[in-house]
Amino acid sequence: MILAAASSGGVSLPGTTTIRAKMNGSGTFGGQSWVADTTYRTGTVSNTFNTSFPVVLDTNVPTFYNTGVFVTSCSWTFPVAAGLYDVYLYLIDSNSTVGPATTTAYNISLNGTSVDSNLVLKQFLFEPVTLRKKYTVDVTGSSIVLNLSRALTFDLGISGVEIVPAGTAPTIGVTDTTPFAAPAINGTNTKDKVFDGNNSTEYISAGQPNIGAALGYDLGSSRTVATINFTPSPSSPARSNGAKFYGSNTKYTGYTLLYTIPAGQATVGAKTAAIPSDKQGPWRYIVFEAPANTYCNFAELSVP
Ligand SMILES: [Ca+2]
Repeated sequence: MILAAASSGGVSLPGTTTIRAKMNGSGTFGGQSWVADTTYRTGTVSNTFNTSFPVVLDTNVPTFYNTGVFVTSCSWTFPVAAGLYDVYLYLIDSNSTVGPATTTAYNISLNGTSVDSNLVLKQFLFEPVTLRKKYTVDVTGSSIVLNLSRALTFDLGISGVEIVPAGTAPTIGVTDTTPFAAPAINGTNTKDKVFDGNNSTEYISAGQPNIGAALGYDLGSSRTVATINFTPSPSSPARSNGAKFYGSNTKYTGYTLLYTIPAGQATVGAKTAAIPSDKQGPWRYIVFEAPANTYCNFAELSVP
């Protein structure tokens, strides 16, 4: 039996079109051929980035993300047959590896319907952050129109769009690392110093992000977080005044505020943050966010 229609008994069937569009490039990625997104782009981009851009990608992040575009607001129109599709967006916040840490926020619509509003990607201390988002779209017409518009002052990064019949797996994988923060700071005060069990060694960022810089800790699996052990900087403990701990179960999004370090607690030596009973998760990811315009100095972070 050949199903010529896109629906049967009122239930949409998977579409028959496949489109893989690569921003600022084309070629073979993930074993598939990707065409340049300019074939489908109906708006303008603010900028492009490629390997000449000072992106210091996590070694586990696919090189797919090395190229892409930044947009303030832009649309793409993809011609497809009617049916049900999975739309994968390969997003990246890599606005700066030499300047302030950034927070980008995406407003995303598909065929005129908002599918995400103020979706935040926060760059963690100059490490570009990538996120693959999946949206399922029921197409009754002949196209999928994607629009991205920024919700904050920073332009939005995107490396690719993959449109496949619903139920088809995406091509480009994403893997995580532990811990996650900047790959390079000032040579010696690197992120691992926060996790080395030594209260006299600390992390110090290369600059003073005007939005609170952060570093994160992957617990490996979700569990109850009743306390967080931490040690402010031995050289500049007061820089942790007002610093915040967050918890989440997705690496770069959906963080819940767990604890704010009060001024009196930001002193030299090991401390314990007691997490309120209604904030104890379970959580997989814990993030320390320094106050704005500090160097994110921090000596130790652990979750018992
Ligand atoms: Ca340390």
